[in-house]
Amino acid sequence: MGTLSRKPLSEQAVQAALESLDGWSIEGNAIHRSFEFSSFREAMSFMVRIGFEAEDMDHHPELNNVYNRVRVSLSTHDAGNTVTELDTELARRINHLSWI
Ligand code: H2B
Repeated sequence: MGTLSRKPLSEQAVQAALESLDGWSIEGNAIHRSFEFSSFREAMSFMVRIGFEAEDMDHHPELNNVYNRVRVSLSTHDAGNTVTELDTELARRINHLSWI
């Protein structure tokens, strides 16, 4: 992800990015979104797909799964657990692969 910055985004920059990221909101120093599927199987499949994107970007989400729900939380550890362009890009990719 050579062109994406690992520097913390300003609060305004995060808010601006969220305008085009359906369902995502800021909570503390991370952005998050919850997804509800119709089964555990679908939720698991979604998490695996996220995993492939994460490996592709070498940027990894925090995932929380309870039955058919997946909560995704994104921040950049190398930037002191703040939101960077890597997080907004991974959020964009996750929205793209989501089928709900
Ligand atoms: N994921 C996240 N969310 N934040 C990071 O700072 C981070 C990562 N660093 N995945 C990556 C891996 C780093 O450890 C490797 C060496 O690039």
